[in-house]
Amino acid sequence: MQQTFKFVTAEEAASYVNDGDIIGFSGFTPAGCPKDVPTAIAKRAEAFHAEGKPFKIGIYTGASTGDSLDGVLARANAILFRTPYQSNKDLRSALNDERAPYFDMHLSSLAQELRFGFMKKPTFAILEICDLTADGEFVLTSAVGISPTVAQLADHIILEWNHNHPKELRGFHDIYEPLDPPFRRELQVYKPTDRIGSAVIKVDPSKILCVVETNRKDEVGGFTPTDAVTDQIGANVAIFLANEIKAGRVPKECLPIQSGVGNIANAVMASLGENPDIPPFEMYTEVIQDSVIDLINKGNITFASGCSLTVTVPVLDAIYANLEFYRDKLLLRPQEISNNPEIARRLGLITINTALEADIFGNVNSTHVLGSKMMNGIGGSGDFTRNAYISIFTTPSTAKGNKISAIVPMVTHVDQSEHSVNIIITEHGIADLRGKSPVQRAEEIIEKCVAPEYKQMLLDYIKLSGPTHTPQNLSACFGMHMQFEKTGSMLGTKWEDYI
Ligand code: 0RQ
Repeated sequence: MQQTFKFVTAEEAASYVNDGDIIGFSGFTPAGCPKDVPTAIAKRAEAFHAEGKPFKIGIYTGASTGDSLDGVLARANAILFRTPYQSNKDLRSALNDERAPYFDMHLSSLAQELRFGFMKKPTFAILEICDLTADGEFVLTSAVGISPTVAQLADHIILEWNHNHPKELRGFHDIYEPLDPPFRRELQVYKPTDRIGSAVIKVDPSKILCVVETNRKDEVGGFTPTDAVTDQIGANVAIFLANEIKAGRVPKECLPIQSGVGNIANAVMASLGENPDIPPFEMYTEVIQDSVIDLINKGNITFASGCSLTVTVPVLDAIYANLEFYRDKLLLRPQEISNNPEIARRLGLITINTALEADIFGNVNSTHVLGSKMMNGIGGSGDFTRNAYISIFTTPSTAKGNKISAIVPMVTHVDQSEHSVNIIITEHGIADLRGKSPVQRAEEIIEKCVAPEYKQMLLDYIKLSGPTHTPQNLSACFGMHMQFEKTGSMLGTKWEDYI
């Protein structure tokens, strides 16, 4: 092995990367991302900048990454462009200050759009691995992301061999790249447990420029402990699902569940496990968070197919200490497959994602604060929502100590339109939008989901327009947002000030 590949320091690996290079990194969320090489690239960028020379790289990843990738490169002002998702606070500042051009994409689309040539081809793939053979076969670590595609497309591959991940992870991945149209065939995933690919990625070994050895923990942050609001949202999701099963609209053995990322998603999953009316179920999702592992341990979840093991360090250590228990319960796929619309529609997924704000007609904004500041990105929520059996959005009814109502007359940015959103759930209740006209949806959402202090305001809003299909008032529809910008609170919005 040592004779075949060139083993180098992270600094030497970084020295091959130059201004203007485009890099496809492994990982999906902080799980599975290289850490030492991107940190060394950031240092190289800073050294160039200190000499007055330009140094920026284009970055493709699976989703968000850890601080040793997005954080260091954002702080080094070394980002030429960034896609498809992020959640790092320094990168968020950089892209909202126009220091780092960012385009927010459906996560299932990135790999194929790279193959189609819609975006620049990566010059390098920098991938975290836990095993490598002399003939160019390697095993990924805690995520798959876009690694199979960038490994094939890139001119050169730099491998970060992280010995913190055991070689025995071989077998936990199902690597498959579909053919491109007009040759694509059906993806033969008929149940979450189906495997269609290989345990490893195989490349021409001559493409592997060098290997950097390391021993680093994943950088997945902890979760805010659940509180009364998130617990109640979770309980409401569980009540909704139990009622759907009771009514026969969801089969009694349940359907596979997809759950988004973040504090609320974590709380929702915990509540599903606590409701005795929900049978053990499978997940077909992208991010496998701590709460999913907890429910696997308790027997509430029988199998989880995802794209990443986005679990905190103690949870990942516990999985690695007991890997054989999880071998038939966890599977990691490329995001093109974990988030695939064809598979989501076929399996009949119950999808649960989070909104920043929703409007009274059912349009959802998960990404843009006040229409202009990017929070994280759409992630996989669009991949799943549009193709769900039932699509659910959760949100606390208010944000920032009641000063913001999460339910507004018109969202300031649309990620999911009213056509794709079936159910909205807050701590106050469950709005079922299925089979309802816009006016009926507005009445349902205001009655069931809105915080008491905003109810009358929104009821008054729908009376501002005469009889019409969708009672919007173009002068007043952003009145609550404008009131917030003016006074720091949506409370006290008077429609007459805006019409
Ligand atoms: O900010 O912590 O500074 O107070 O938004 O909100 O309530 O902690 O919720 O962690 O679950 O994140 C939509 C961002 C929710 C996330 C979002 C402020 C609020 C707080 C976070 P503070 P919470 P969460 C797959 C699935 C992307 C789409 C998706 C997300 C902060 O779930 O990024 O689901 N989703 N992808 O105070 C201003 C509002 C606000 C607001 C909340 N209306 N206006 N600020 N906040 N509502 C993901 C992947 O594909 C990887």
